[in-house]
Amino acid sequence: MTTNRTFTMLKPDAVDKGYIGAILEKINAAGFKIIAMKMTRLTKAGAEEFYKIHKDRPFFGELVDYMTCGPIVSAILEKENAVEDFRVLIGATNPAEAAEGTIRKLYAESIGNNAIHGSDSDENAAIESAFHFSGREVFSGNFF
Ligand code: IDP
Repeated sequence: MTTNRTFTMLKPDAVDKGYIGAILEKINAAGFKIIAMKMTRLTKAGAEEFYKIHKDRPFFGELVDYMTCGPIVSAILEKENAVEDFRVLIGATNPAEAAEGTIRKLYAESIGNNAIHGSDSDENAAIESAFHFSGREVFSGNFF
């Protein structure tokens, strides 16, 4: 079953370089609805928990340092086929391999500092959303 939701973070390099507006514009233009969003900063323990699947990888320490070095913007997005379509929109992990026009191709600086996160499955989208947002911070449905 697909939930039509995905979770994203604009990572510290993208926030520091002033790319929040440009990236959100691309997200909206691609048809995603922002149903939760905030600027926050991950703690070391928080980043280690969020990326625990990578704890044995050689870049884990570097990844945790990077993800805690400054603020991030986290959001939950809604769209049909959200997880898959968002992964296409952000592009390959390594910006050098990302397709033209993708967010990482446009705004990422390296495979480590790659501007944006997108969940890789519906299950992880739900886990990652719950890690960052309480139910009261999520606004789904029509308000107008
Ligand atoms: P994804 O973010 O495209 O799903 P993952 O393989 O899940 O890619 O890796 C999570 C994050 O870890 C990446 O977005 C990137 O910030 C970092 N990362 C992945 N591979 C490397 C690497 O080889 N060196 C440094 N950082 C890496």
